[in-house]
Order: sequence, then C-alpha cells, then structure tokens
Amino acid sequence: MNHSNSTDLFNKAQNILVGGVNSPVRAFKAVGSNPFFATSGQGATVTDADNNTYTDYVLSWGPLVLGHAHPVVHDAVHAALDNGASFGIPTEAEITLGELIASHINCIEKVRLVNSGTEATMSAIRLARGVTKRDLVLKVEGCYHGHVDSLLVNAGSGPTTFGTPTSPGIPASFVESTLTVPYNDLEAVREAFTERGHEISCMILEPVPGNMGVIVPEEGYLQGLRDITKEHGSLLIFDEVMSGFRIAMGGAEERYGVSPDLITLGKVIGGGLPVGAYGGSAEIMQHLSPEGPVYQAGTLSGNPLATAAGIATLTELAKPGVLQQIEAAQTRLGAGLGEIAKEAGIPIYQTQVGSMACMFFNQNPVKNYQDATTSDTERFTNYFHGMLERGHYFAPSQYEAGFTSIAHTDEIIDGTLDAAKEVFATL
Ligand code: KE4
Repeated sequence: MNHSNSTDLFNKAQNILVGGVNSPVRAFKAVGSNPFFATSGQGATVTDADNNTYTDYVLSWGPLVLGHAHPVVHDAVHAALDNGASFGIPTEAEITLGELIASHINCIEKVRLVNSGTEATMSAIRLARGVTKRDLVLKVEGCYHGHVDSLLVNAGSGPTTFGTPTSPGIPASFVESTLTVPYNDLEAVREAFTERGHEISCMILEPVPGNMGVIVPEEGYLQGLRDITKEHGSLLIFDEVMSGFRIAMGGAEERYGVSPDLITLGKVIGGGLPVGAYGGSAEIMQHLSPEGPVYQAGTLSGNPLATAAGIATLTELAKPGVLQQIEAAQTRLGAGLGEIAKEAGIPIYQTQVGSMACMFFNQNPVKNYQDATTSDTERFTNYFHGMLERGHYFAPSQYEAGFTSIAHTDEIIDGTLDAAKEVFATL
C-alpha cells in the first residue's frame, strides 16, 4: 500500500501538533509506524489520504455503532445545524437525549450531559467526594477513565501502551488519594475497605474493561463490589463510556443485574460528536449545581449538534434486533479468528462482551491487567500490520478493544477473515 500522502501529512502535523496527533493512541507508536490520515468514512470502511480503504474495527474508538456517515446521523446533524450550532441556552434536544438515556438505564433518574468521557468520570468522582465527604477513590489497575488527574494512576489504554500507567504531572497528594486493586479480585477490594473504607468516597471501574484489552467479569465479581461498597457507605461508579450501549442497551446493569450508584457514559451517546454524561439517583444527583453545592459546568454541554447526533444514534440502535446484529458480527469475527489461529497453531486468548472484543496473543487466560501485560505484543504488532496492509484496521495496541457496527455485514467480516488466514500464516 502507498502511504506517501499520509507520511507527508504526518511530517507536517508534527510541526504544530505534539506527536502529530491530538490524542496519543492515534500515533501508532506502539506498533512502530506512522499513522495514516483519514479523509472519509462510509459504513464499515474508512479511507486514507492515499485512497486506501480499510474495514474499520476501531470506529473512532467506539462511538460509531452505526458505522461511518450513517444517513440518520448525517440528516439529524444537518437539520440541527440549519438552526444554529450552539446557544448556551437550554434546548429541548437536551431533554430528549437525557430521557432517551434514562429510558434504557434503570439506575439513572437524573443525568448531566458533558462533552467527553473524561469530563463525565472527573465530575462523577467529584460528586461522589462531595456527597460522601470522603477523599479517597478506589480504582482498578488497568482501567482507563480518561485523563483525569485522580484516575491517571495505574491506568490502561494509552498510559499502559506508552509505559506510563501513572502519568508524570500528577501531584503526589492525588496519587496518594487513589487506591488501586486488580480486576476480578474481590479479596483485594475487601482488604482495601477493611483498612480504609471510612475514607473511600467511591470505587470506579469499567464493569467490562476495554482498556487493557477486553476482560470479562468473573461470576459474582460485580455483585461483590456492590455489596462491599454499600456496606461501607461508598458509591459504586460504573464507567461505561466504552461499554455503554454496546454490551446491552441498559449497560452492565442490564447484562449483569448489578446497579451502580453512578454511571458514566460517552462515545455511543454522541454518535461520533462530543458527548459524555453521568447520572444516577435524583438523591445523589441533586447535590450537583445548581440544585446543590458540587460544581460542574461546560460551555458546550448539551449542544444542539451533539445532542442531535446522540438522539439519532440511540433511536436507531434501540430498534428491534439492531444491537443483536452488531453483536452477531463480532461473534462471527471472533469465531473465525479462533479457527484460523487454531489451524495456524498460534496461541490466542479471546474475549467478547456484546460487540466489544479482544484477541490477546497469549496462551493463558487473561483475567486482569497483569495477565494482559504478559501478551506477545511483538506478535500483535506483526498481526496489526499484516491486516492493515490487507485493508483491515484494528486498534494499534494490544491494550484496546475491537468494535463492530451495523454496517459490518457477513460479507465484510468474511473478507477480514480471508485476510487473517494469510496473516496468521506469517506470524
Ligand atoms: P474521552 O475523554 O476520550 O471521551 O473518554 C475517556 C474514557 C473514559 N472511560 C473509558 C472506559 C474510556 O474507554 C475512555 C476513552 N477511551 C479511549 C480508548 N481506549 C479513547 C481513545 C483516545 O484516548 O484517543
């Protein structure tokens, strides 16, 4: 494949954008190459500056459950834009999106729209601290919650990919206020609460982590967290920025029957435009300004374009069979890859929840962050490039998730599997 235009653009980008990108994971550093530059997307595919077209399993890191440039999103945003891009004044669309989100997620009685997943998680832990009047936050090693100071401690996704799970620039006092435990380890959580439960405002985690690859919660784990946090008067926060509206319309609460006190959302609820949200019971949310004293604000929160895209996406996604179709595409891909790896004699460990999945180059089960980091990242890199050169784009890191959309038909999945057969023969 010719990448000369993307290479020229990347060289130009580095003169003004740090690392040539506006988010580190896009830099392809983990896979030792330069990124391609996108020019357009259509359905399941994205096209780069050299007119190479790829089947896209990153889908803007999760938001594009309807694929690229879906007509319902396109038309909704254009209609909103005709009336103006932003008001900073309440609009009806914010009510509609809030009601749509709450109609699917039982634990949400009140919601606040923000502009990113980071804003959602940052605000949720501030709210938890304000409500409980406690300072400590308990997080899970390898979970990523955006670039929030308190949460960039033992974080997954980019921080792990780049070898800085705890970022420089975070005051020691913040790091000391954040405790971490391994995923899928209830005993470690019990110990943390036994020792400091009276100081812990909340426990925040991805109920289904997607930032250390995808890891499946063990039977009883999430319920155990619910019981322990309730026993100690701490709030349980499910960060479903990635898993929300991908593992079920009602998220982990629906899939596993465990209700958190707060849930954070993003990605899918914006349909590709900047939207985040956090919500919970009216009793908790009423502590938030302007009803209560915990402050949080945003110039473009609930803006007309983003809410239009979010409403269009969730409305389409809620139609009978749509979410199941997207999950079935991921299942078809995973089953095919499993067969191919087996025939090639290459050890892999696969995980999937809903339409998010991961193929670890690992001969052992991956149950937590430590397990994930024993994966063969060199073999992953060779797989990544082999697939990319054949026109199939997966996340450029072993520590990310893969996604499908409504546009990933059987024919498209089977084309990816044909390429994978060739690539596995080279690994
Ligand atoms: P944003 O601030 O990037 O919208 O959301 C942060 C966030 C919060 N919580 C979870 C569970 C997330 O997965 C994310 C963001 N995910 C990464 C991909 N692993 C976004 C990609 C990027 O950083 O560019």
